Amino acid sequence: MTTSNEALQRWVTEIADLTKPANIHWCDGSEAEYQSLIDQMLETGDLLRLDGGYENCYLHRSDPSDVARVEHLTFVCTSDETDAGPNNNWMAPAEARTKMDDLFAGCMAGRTLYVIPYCMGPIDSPYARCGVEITDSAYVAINMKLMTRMGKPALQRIERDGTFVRGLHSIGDLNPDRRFIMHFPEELLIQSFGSGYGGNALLGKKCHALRIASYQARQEGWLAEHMLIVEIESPQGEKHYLAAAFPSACGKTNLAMLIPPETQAGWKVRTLGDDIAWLHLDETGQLRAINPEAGYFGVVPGTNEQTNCNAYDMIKSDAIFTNVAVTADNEPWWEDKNVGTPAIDWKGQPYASENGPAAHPNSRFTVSAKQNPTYSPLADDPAGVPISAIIFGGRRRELAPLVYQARNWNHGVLVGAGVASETTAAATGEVGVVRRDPMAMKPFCGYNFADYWAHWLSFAERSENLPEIFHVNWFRRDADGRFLWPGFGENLRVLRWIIERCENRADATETAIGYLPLAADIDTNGLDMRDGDMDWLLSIDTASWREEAAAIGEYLQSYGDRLPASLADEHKKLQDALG
Ligand code: GTP
Ligand code: SPV
Ligand code: MN
Repeated sequence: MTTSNEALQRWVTEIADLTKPANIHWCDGSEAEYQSLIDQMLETGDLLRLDGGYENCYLHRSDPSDVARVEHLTFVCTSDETDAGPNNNWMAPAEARTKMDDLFAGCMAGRTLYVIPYCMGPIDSPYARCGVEITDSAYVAINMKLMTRMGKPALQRIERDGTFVRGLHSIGDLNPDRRFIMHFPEELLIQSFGSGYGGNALLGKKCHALRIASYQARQEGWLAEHMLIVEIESPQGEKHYLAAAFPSACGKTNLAMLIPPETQAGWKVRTLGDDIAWLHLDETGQLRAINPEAGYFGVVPGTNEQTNCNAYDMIKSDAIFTNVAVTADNEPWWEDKNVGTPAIDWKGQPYASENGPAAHPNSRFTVSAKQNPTYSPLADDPAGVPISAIIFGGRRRELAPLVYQARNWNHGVLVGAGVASETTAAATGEVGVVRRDPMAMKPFCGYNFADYWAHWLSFAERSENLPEIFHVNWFRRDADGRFLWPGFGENLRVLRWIIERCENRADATETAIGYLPLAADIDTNGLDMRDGDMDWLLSIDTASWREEAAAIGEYLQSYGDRLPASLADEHKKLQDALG
């Protein structure tokens, strides 16, 4: 296969000349192709077949030094350093190109170069965007098949539109000293070397659909966000669409696949997306969302019949597991699976508890979104869905209440900009450290956060009926470390308050940080909570919030003159309200 798009044909030739592969394979996205790549990887040992209750499921063990995103090796290469902002690592484009050309030179010798045309979003959506990833990893090719609309239809759209994001990837020698994830937003180009891990290697996902897309979205007047999209249908049949931004491994997949508990009779939840949303204002001023992805690359540990039986069942067939353990019966195993025992750990060694967890804490599953029993067919609607509320959240042991609502859009932008969360195993580095993660986009915004906030604020001038903005925290704990809120399916109780607020049907009290429910406003019927837990979850400790506001102010000031004045105003109002 080749292409009638000359720029693409030329680029493939140029990259083949540079990287010197033994073969070139244009991916058509067919089932037969998927199966033949799997068979080939089984033969080389890059994949292991899983058994037991798992059908057409495979395990891939990545290099032990290559198990998560590498934020310190991820760069945004704009011609002007300040365009990348303090939120990104920056390298001059020419320097980055030279460095990467050196790494890519001859790197595919003896390997196959895969050309992967893909479309982010429904293939016929005006909001969708295409890309082409060149890679020497068959693992990347099979994952891209599940995660994106990959193959012939995408190539046809590229040939029709004439534009695409270029992504060049090689696993190289997996040496962490020779690992870089480079973004050139001005050229719609990504270059990634030395990692085979998801966010570093599946270039359609974080690199394209967030970093490059956020840069394009600013130029074109839309938003590319680290958000799930979920449909909530009330017993009366009213439907609301919510978009929620939580940092990595902080509950997006689980909220997007929420299973209403028995006490919430009549409520229905359907999934549109679990990680990324592209948001556009339509001609009526309504914010609409599409999910650019077609699959889930989800956190495995913690998935069980109690926390989320849909997710648990969804990954029993046609799934790729990365870095889980296996049982003696060759079933995948992970911490908190609650059944079976590990025999071999994620590194392929006999399991021994003194070596740490059996599955890597950032072990992942890849599945097509269509395997989700609550998949919404609207995920294929080219027009997307109308968003009623935007929800920000983080993993905060203390301080942040279960839920609160921003006063208006501008205040909501401050709430988003002030998000902080405990770090997780999704990125290399220390886990459990609270850091600022504005809009859950710290690792993913392809330009200066100050400009990003200005872009968010500009929406208030373009529409009178923007979504309401909320903040949630499922992760508050008591002094003994016990989660105060049951979470998972019970989060629906909080979403109900959010929806009622959007419909002006629920009460709230105004506090210094925004509108909070009274304990009685959240349905706790049938919940096994201790007396006082709900009051604690909804309490605002003024002294701690004063400190938080000061810390947020310091953080915002680190963006200097570029910080939008209206955001600084909102922050001043917060400090005044806290006294
Ligand atoms: P990324 O794919 O990294 O962007 O993560 P995500 O935001 O989709 O996170 P995910 O839903 O996979 O959850 C990550 C971890 O948090 C899992 O171990 C879950 O079991 C746990 N988790 C999710 N929701 C809740 C909740 O409501 N309460 C508690 N206590 N834990 C949760
Ligand atoms: C995240 O880290 O936020 C993920 C997983 O969704 S990855 O695609 O690897 O970035
Ligand atoms: Mn994510």
